Amino acid sequence: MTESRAFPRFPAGFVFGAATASYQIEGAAREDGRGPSIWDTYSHAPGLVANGDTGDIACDHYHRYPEDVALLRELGVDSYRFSIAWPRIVPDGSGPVNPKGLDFYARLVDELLAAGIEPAATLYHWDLPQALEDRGGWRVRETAERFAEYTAVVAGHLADRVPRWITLNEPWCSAFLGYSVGRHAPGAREGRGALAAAHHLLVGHGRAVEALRAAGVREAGITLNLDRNLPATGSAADRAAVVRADTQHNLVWTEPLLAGRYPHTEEETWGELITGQDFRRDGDLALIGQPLDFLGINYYRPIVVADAPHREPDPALRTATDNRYAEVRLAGARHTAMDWPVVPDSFTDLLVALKERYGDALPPIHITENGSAEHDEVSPDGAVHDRDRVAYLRDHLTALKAALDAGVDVRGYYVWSLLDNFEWAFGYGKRFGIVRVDYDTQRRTPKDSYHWYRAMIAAQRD
Ligand code: IFM
Repeated sequence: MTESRAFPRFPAGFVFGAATASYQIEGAAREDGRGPSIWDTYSHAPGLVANGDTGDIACDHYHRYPEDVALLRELGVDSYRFSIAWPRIVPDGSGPVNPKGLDFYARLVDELLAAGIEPAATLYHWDLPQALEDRGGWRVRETAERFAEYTAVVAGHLADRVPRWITLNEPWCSAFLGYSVGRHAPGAREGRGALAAAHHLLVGHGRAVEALRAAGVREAGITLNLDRNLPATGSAADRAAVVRADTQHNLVWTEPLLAGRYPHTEEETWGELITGQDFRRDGDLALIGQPLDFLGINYYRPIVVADAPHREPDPALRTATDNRYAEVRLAGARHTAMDWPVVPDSFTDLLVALKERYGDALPPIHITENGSAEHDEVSPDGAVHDRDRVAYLRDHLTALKAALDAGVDVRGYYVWSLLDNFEWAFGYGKRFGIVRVDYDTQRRTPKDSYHWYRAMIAAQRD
C-alpha cells in the first residue's frame, strides 16, 4: 500500500504531524482530580450523543499514552498536536491548580521529546470546566479571563518544552454549535448569547496570546475551521446567501484576527441580533488582532449554500444560525461516512482565496487537521483496509501542495486523527483514525492509511 509514485513532495522542513484532542481520547474522566467539563454533562444527558456514548473511557489514552507515542514514533511524524484538558488543570475553572493534571501533560511531553517528536499543544478543544458554564460560560467575559489564567499556569510549566501553542480549536464550533445550534455542549439555542460567545472566545484568545508571550513560547497561534462556501446556483439570492454563510463561518474570526475589524456584512447576516450589542469593548480589536506566529486551519469539505427563509420565523426566538441559508447536498461527489463531500480542489481554493484577501497580514499556515471518517473494512486477519481514507489523504495533500505552488505559505500538516475516537455528538460510530481502536479491548491496529502516511513522510526524506 505504498504507491510512492503518488506522493506529493513538500519543501525541506515542512512539518508532518498527527492530531488528537483531550476529551476525544483521554478517558480517565474522574481520575487524579479532573473536574467535570461541559462535555461530561452533555454526553451524560440522555439522548444527546449517539448510542449514549461518553468520553468516560474513550481510548484510555490517559493510561496508554506511551503506546500511543510509540505509534507516533513509528509513523515518523515531526510533531504531535494534542489538547490540554482545562478541567484537569483547574478543576473548578478558577482557583486551585491540580498538580496531577500538570504532571500528566509533563509526562506526555517528555515521552514525545524522548521519541524525537515536537509537541504542539492546544489549550482549548471544547472541554470547558462545567463550573464556568454554570457562571455563564463563553457568554460572559469572565470566562476569557479565567482562560488567560489557566493558560499562564500551563505555559509556566511547559513553555520550555512545547514550541507550538494553539489557543482555541475551531471557535466556530464552540460558539455556534455550542450556543446556537445546540448540537455541541453546552447545548444552548440562542441568538445574542452565541454572538457574545463568539466575541468572548476571541477575547480569550487575545488574553491567552498575552499569557503565552509572557511565558516566552516560541510560536503562538489559533486554529479555525474555515469553510469554502459555494453557491448552489449562480442566482443573486444564492450568492447573497454565501455572503451570510461566509460571515458566520469565516469572517467573524478572520476579520478581527487578521484585519483588525468586525465583518462589514454582520448586519445583513445577523440583523437585530448584532445591532446595539453590548459585549464589545474599546481595545478588544487590538487585543484580538495581536500578531500571530501562525494560523492553524482545519479543512474537511466545502459547503454548498442556497438562499432560504429564516429557520425560525419568529424574530424573538431566532438563534444566531437561523440566518437565511441552507446547506445543499453536492451532487456527483463521493461522500464520507460523515456524509461530507470530498472535493480536494476546494482545499486549494480556500487557501489561495485567504491569501488573496489578507495578503501579507496572513501569517504562515499550519493545517492543524485534515482527514476523513470512513466505513473501514476489517479483514479476518485483523488488517484494516481503508482505501477511501488513503485516497482522501493523498488527494488532499496533493491539493495542499498546489496551494504551496500558488504561493501560499503553508508550513505543516497534521492528519486528523491518530486514533479513532469520540466524535462528539456522533459518539464512537464515526471513525477518523489512521489507527483503529477496538473499544472493547483498547487494542490499536494501524490501518492502511497509517502505512501510507508513514511511507509518504519517509519519501520526503529520500
Ligand atoms: O473530531 C473533530 C475535531 O474535534 C475538530 N475538528 C473536526 C473533527 C472531525 O469532525
